[in-house]
Amino acid sequence: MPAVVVLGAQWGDEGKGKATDQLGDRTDYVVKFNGGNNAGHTVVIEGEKYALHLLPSGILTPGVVPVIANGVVVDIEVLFEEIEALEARGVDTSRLLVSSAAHVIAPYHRTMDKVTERFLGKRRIGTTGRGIGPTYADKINRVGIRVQDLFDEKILRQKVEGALDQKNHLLVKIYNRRAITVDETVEELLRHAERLRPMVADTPTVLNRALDAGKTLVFEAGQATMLDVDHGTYPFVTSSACTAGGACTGSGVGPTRIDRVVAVAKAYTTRVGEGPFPTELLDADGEWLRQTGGEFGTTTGRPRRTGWYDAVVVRYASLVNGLTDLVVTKLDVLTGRERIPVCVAYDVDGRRVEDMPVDQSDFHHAKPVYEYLDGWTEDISGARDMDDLPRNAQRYLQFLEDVSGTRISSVGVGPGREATIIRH
Ligand code: 2SA
Ligand code: GDP
Ligand code: MG
Repeated sequence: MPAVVVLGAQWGDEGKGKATDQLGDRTDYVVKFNGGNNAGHTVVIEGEKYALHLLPSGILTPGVVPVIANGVVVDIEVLFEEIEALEARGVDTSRLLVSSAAHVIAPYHRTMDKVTERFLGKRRIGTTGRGIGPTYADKINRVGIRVQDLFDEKILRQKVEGALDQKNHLLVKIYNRRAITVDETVEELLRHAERLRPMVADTPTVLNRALDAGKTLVFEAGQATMLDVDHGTYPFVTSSACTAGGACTGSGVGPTRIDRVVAVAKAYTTRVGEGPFPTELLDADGEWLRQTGGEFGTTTGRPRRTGWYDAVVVRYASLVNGLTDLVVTKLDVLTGRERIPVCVAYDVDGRRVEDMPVDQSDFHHAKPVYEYLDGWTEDISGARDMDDLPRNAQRYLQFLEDVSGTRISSVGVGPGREATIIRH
């Protein structure tokens, strides 16, 4: 498996970090290709918990080269905070590479993210407030700051001035805030430039040469299919390409070089932030899933919205990502339920709909059509083989596979690295 993409099939937090970490000992490079420190991956190794935001999960495996590729937006302050925190716990971060073409999150991007959300009021997106959207907006608007700009102060100043002209107009005239100065911005951006310099690389060349030499690459997506700026529940999405195609544009590795596309899906569904969510449970069952599954944001601590498994969503993820494998996580969380509903289609204003509605209003009106499966009560956290699972847990997985459109190749039964069933 020379090049594998690992991405989220739902609205994020499916356990991509754990899935990527597990491929670690067979991987040479782990490449983060989208998003920034809005991501939150929790990986548990021998009982030790690591929460990663900006750094790829591969950083935890000795020998792996972690790469922050061109499609990522980088908050330099956060990058060094994470590096220092990991180094203090004995993790070697010295192999990290950062693309010279990645865009940089400036202080004014964080400010714009927060004030825009406040301004939107009821129409807010529920962002993580990390400046992600405004940084991608500047990239598309061609007024962004890239990693390479940090090594030429004259150019950096010119670019910051250009970007701030627009921002300050909005901040002062519309949002009633103080203007942000070029000096304070440049000072923050340059604070760690010399420490960053040795990590900066021409990552498209590095990655393609690595493939030429027979190395193995894992592309780790942040967020998920339903948060993708093109294919997700727009406008309630993040601002990057979280789907399989994003691995190519976000890294400079062409689609013909990708061998497998693995999506991770929880055995139920969660979402953080605003936007439609057909199987959402606003009752005691939803609270039970949140508490039992520990569904609180890794980055912001926000309680996640919870609901039953939505096969329409995962079928859609199979379609837009060209999936080869599905990894189902958190099956253990469902232990103890008498009956488990699975959404197999939607009812949209009286019509049964099997595929993801293309019209946003239809998706907002979609009501889940459930089939009910019998649950199990046995503790499954020690299962390491499909045969170790109770019959009803096996049936539940088989049903998910039948309705989701992709073969299940692995199942998570606990947060630890070892708590996994690999299906051959
Ligand atoms: P943003 O900040 O512009 O990317 O927010 C836009 C939407 O994308 C959602 N989003 C996420 N959803 C789930 N998990 C994410 N990462 C963290 C985690 C989230 C946290 O792993 O737990 O800690 O709160 C993530 N990042 C962005 C966000 O909720 C908005 O709906
Ligand atoms: P990511 O953003 O997709 O990497 O996922 P997060 O790390 O934000 O959230 C997934 C959470 O589920 C983390 O706390 C993991 O430790 C945990 N987790 C992953 N797989 C399993 C599993 O199979 N069972 C249980 N109980 N927890 C899991
Ligand atoms: Mg997460």
